[in-house]
Formats: sequence, C-alpha cells, structure tokens
Amino acid sequence: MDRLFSTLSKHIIEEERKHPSATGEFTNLMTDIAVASKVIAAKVNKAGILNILGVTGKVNIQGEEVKKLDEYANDIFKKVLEIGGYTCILASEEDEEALILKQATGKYAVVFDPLDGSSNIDANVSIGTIFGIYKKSSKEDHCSKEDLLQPAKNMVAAGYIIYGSSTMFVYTTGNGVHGFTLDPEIGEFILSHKDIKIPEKSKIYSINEGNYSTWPEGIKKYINKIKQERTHSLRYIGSLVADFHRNLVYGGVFLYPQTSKNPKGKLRLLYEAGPLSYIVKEAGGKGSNGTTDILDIVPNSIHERVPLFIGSKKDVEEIETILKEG
Ligand code: AHM
Ligand code: MG
Repeated sequence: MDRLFSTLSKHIIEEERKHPSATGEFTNLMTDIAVASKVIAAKVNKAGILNILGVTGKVNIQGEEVKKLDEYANDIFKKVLEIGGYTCILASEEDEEALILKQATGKYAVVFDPLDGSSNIDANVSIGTIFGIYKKSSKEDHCSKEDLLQPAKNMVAAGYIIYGSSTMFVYTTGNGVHGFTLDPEIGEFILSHKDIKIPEKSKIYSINEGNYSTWPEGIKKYINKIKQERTHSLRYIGSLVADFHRNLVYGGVFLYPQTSKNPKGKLRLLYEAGPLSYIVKEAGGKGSNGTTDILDIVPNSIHERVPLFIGSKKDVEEIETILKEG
C-alpha cells in the first residue's frame, strides 16, 4: 500500500519544493509530459488491434518513413505542451522547423523525440520517447531558436519513457535519476527505481556491428579488443531508449560512431544524445562524441547529428583514449 504514495506526480512536487523560489510552472510542465506519455503508452499497447501499425506514406526531415504511431505521438506531445502553456518553443525529431508558440508565455524550451526506435514498432519491440527541458535563455518576450540551441549541460531536466514489457518514466532534474513504472490498473507512475546509478565499468556493449567495415579505426580497435579479452557481451536492440535503459540498469556502453552512411553519426545531438547524456551523467556515467563530453557541445542546428558513445564511465573513457591514440 505504501508504494502508492510514491507517485511520479508527488515526486515532481517534492523536487520543486526544494527550490523555494519555484512558481509551480515546472511541476505543471512535467505533469503535462507525464500525461502525454500515458496517452502514447495506451496507444502503443493497443497498436496491433487499432490499425495504427505501418506507415503514413510521408517521409520526415531525416529522410525516414513516418510511421502512424510516430505521427500520433508527435501530435499528442505538441498538443499537450501547447495547451499547457508552460513552454514557448518546441523542437521535435518529426518536424523540420522548431515550433514557436507565439501565444504562450511559458519560460521553457522543450526538445523531444516523440517515438524513438520506430522501425521496431511493427515487431512489438520496445520503443521510447526522449525529452530535454531548457529554461528560455533570451530576454525577448518570445522564444527563438537560440533558446533551443543550448548545450545539454544547460538542461533543467531530461527524461525518457520506455514502452516495453511495462511502461517506465525515468527522469532527472539534476538531483538523481529516478524511474517510475506505470501501474495500468490505477493509471499512475509509481516509484520503482530510486536514485539509479550506472556501474562504472560494464560487461555489455551495444553497437550495430553490421557497420563494422565503415567504422573509424579506433572503434574497430576497441571492439576487437573487448572481443579478444572476452570482457563484454553484445546486446543490441536497435532501439536507443531500450538499449540505453538496459545499460543504465545493468551497466553497459552504447556506441553509434560515424559510418559511411552517416558520416557525422546517426543520432541527433539535441533530442537524443543530449538528454540521455544529461541523465547518464546524473547516474554516474558519461556521454561523449569520442573527444568531447556531449553536455558541452553547442548545437548549430536542431537536427544536428553526432557520434555517440554513452554509458558506464570507464568504458566511455577507454573509447576516448583509444580514439585519441588514433
Ligand atoms: P529513429 O529516431 O528514426 O527511430 O532512429 C534512431 C534509432 C535508434 O533508436 C537506434 O539506436 C538506432 O536508430 C539504430 O540504428 P541502426 O538501425 O542503424 O542500428
Ligand atoms: Mg529518434
């Protein structure tokens, strides 16, 4: 029974109480995100029987087919945040341009990937939503792109929702990483993973080895080394949130380096690598592009791609060292 008192809503309010000058707007924004995630979770769970699997026939800014659930999740997220009124600008993986909310007086800028790993949707594999929240940086009344193009270290919160064997909401406001599992019977996220810490050194690596021939030499060297030493097991779902979540809980390192198909890396700095690096740092891990901490990189555009090495700290540092040696 006691566990029912550790809900996500209560946790967010308690976090806000730690900041005496807080106005309650952040709590309301987080609550809106939690509501959006429950609506998406309900749809994902019924996807097979709702005629919502498959593609819309459209292609997004990344040149990828837009799935029906991608579009649905994107619309829900935008609608909930717009109606809530606590944000002034949004950037989504699914939209070419940032959405400036002219009517909104909110002071937050939100970046998100509404449904990551969507190539897995039709096979009922875990997928997820990733979000990052910045405080508006400009003094202007309305927000501009500059409010989004901030390094991830400026985030005030980041999180993800994983739609898996259960739905989980994992977030941090820079005060520990906490995981909540959705109890579908009562529709509440209940605290299930308090203050998650990622092991410093791991036994799992996650990479698409099909790209081996086009990796930088340093990455080939690192992977060959851990295979030779038999220190790690390979686990790769191909769904970033699911791979990241498993590695966060068990210890692990996820790698998506430059490849011939994606010379700048595949994953996006602003709404994939940035928020997850903010989370992993809070859990004691690290996110890097091979030379620089992801948290320090200032984005030039909202859909910028970046090589990503993220997870257990010592593993990521070893990759950086090997890449430096060339
Ligand atoms: P998406 O944002 O279009 O869903 O693509 C990102 C996904 C990640 O979830 C995953 O880590 C990666 O792409 C897998 O890429 P690959 O299939 O090249 O291994
Ligand atoms: Mg994505």
